[in-house]
Amino acid sequence: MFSPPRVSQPDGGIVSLLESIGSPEDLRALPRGDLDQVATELRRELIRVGSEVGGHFAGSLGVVELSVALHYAFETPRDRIVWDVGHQGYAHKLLTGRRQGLPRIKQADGPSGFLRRCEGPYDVFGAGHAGTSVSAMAGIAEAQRRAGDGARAVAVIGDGAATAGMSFEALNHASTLGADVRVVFNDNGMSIAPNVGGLSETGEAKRYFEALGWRYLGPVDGHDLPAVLAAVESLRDAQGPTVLHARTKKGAGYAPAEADPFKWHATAPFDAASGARQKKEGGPPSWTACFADALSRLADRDSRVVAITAAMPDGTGIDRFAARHPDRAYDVGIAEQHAVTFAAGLATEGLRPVCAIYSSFLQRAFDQVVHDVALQELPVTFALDRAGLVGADGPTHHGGLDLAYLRVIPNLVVCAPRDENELQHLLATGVESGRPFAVRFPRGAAPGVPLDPDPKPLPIGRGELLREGCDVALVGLGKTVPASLDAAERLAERGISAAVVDARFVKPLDVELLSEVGRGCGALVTVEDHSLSGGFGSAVLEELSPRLPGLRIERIGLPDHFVDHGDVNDQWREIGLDGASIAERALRCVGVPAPSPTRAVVAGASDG
Ligand SMILES: Cc1ncc(C[n+]2csc(CCOP(=O)(O)OP(=O)(O)O)c2C)c(N)n1
Ligand SMILES: [Mg+2]
Repeated sequence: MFSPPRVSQPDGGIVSLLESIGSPEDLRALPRGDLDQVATELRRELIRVGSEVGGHFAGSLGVVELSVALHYAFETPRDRIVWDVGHQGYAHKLLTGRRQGLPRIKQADGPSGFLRRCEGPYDVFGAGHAGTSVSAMAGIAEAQRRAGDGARAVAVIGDGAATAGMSFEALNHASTLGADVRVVFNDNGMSIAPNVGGLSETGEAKRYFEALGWRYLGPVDGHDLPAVLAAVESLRDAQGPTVLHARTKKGAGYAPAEADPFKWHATAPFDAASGARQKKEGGPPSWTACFADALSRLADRDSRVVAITAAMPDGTGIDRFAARHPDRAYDVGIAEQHAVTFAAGLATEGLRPVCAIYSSFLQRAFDQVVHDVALQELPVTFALDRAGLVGADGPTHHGGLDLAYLRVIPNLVVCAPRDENELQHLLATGVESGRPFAVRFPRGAAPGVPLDPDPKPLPIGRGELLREGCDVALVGLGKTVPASLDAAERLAERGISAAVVDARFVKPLDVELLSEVGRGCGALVTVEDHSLSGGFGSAVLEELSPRLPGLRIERIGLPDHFVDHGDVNDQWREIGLDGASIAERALRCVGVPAPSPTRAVVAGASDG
């Protein structure tokens, strides 16, 4: 058997094994006795790259041995490994030809932080949202059964992702398919935060899986490589629905991450020796923190207010709320659908639940918003964090569809604040309105404006004219309002007078204000950090074009394709959401020709 040469490093380590692995086939060519060394090198590389560029971290460290064993025992890519979520896929990436790219992970020219089919044959199913792996694996295994080609499929699902309703649905159905469905249950007791729910509390995994019709193998110590490999080989050779329970430690092999896996789920760059994180620069607080503080203040004065998160206490700021109101916060697990209907149930009994869910994760609870909240006119407030483009996490996590999927729902109020002061007032508006209500706000730092002492309700369906103007009206929503004000300044320098409106509400829209400003200017540009299809600009068009047929309306927003991962400011520039681009678009809209540098370049270039 081919055995690549080893090179000793000054620190006594050996790096050559990993370097010799261009694909899992190279891994499978190694003797079993070398696999511990591969695992050591993988871990060292994960820590090195993680310390340099950050990213999802502890999950991948926890599945190093599993990743090695799976690619060693299964004949990938002919056999299919379906990872749930994909945040734990960094070791898998290292073993499948993406070692060179890993230091650019999540950057525009690097691999995704999750899994994408376009990255090669080993990412057999795209991921980013939790709870999809067993369904996808079941579909693959069933197709393989029909093809009769002997290829295999295995899902790798964490105990957190297993709390998603879809996982139960898939386990319940897949065991009856007659296909050789296989699951590795990667149980580390953690979701992002400590895992929640009956299954995690009772630890009755064996009975759970068996009750759903699965043969149960394990539990195996997920860091004992020979044991894991033997167990994975049994799983590979099993027939019928079989689950292997692996007990793992999130952050395994890196002491700071083992000690605090919650903090190390995802990380900024850090000093590998000490585990010290790079300090965030000072500056305004995040939208998330502002939301949590505003909600806490509302709860101080209104005992009906309770908060719900679906496994994102940190990401949504509900942990911050819970620090002040410990018995009024619920983490329901990765269960967005349940979160919404649970909130609806609370609301029927007189509470005022606030459901804090990322825009992209609420996508999967659409019907619950329609059927359980809006149709019954229940007073649930949805706080949609991470609305708009999120940057490095990419298309699975961009929140670019919420206005489109929410504004079609009768009874629902939909709005977005331009700053944290408006956020606190809109939250108060939602909670006190007694109506189904959704407020969206973006990832990142809030503008940093001073806060009024008390959150107070605003009139529903009323926008605000922030700047008078007579040539063109710029109509922003949420984060695009400051960009529109910036554009107006730039236009003023070019002699164009631009009005700026903070629309604030998408539903109901302030038709009166928009008509008035539109009539006065004759041209109107909507600016949204959201898909143009069905979004805010569409709502404006629908309302204004029949009323003001002569009004010229232009819309700036996300194009009709999924925007890749990358730096969010670059993304904004490319799409034309920054002040300079908005100004250029407004100039074209009012018929002012583009500035002349193009002509100069052309002249300079034509030398004969
Ligand atoms: C639908 C959805 N909700 C929330 C998330 C955010 N999220 C990413 S990973 C994760 C925890 C996953 O826990 P687990 O499956 O146990 O994996 P571990 O990190 O423990 O390896 C969560 C909540 C998501 N990706 N998708
Ligand atoms: Mg887990």
